[in-house]
Amino acid sequence: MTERQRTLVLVKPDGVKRRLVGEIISRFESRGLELVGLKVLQIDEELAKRHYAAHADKTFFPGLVEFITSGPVVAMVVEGPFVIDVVRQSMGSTDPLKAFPGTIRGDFGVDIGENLVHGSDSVEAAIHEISIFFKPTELTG
Ligand code: DAT
Ligand code: MG
Repeated sequence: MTERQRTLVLVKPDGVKRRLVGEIISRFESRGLELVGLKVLQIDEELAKRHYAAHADKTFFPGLVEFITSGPVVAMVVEGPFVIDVVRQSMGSTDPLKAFPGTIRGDFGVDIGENLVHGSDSVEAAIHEISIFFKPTELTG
């Protein structure tokens, strides 16, 4: 039995500025994953700090908050079998220099700060992150 899950994906401000939203959504759709929620929004400082709370003590935290609030993002909820790991595999390693070609980060990035996409890293994180970006009525099914 495959385990159907949902995960939160963000196309970060660099991905939106570079007009890679369609390309990124296509990769998930081509893999057979289902889009169950989608919106464009500007993340404010408060939302950025909630979303990245786990990184609050890291040296790169201020830069991370500044970057994610620097322009519009696209937030989506993607559903499918083992989708949390499947999405992270399609995204590639956090550092685009280490991400394999064929992954989103490996194909489109070279900068660890501007790495195009976010994907939840666990079931607990996915549930929490989906709840801070979407109301239940904004999701299908
Ligand atoms: P991921 O986005 O792959 O889940 P993460 O959760 O460890 O990676 O970090 C969140 C984001 O923070 C990451 O997408 C980019 C930034 N980041 C991580 N490590 C960094 C570093 N060493 N220097 C600068 N930014 C970093
Ligand atoms: Mg992470």
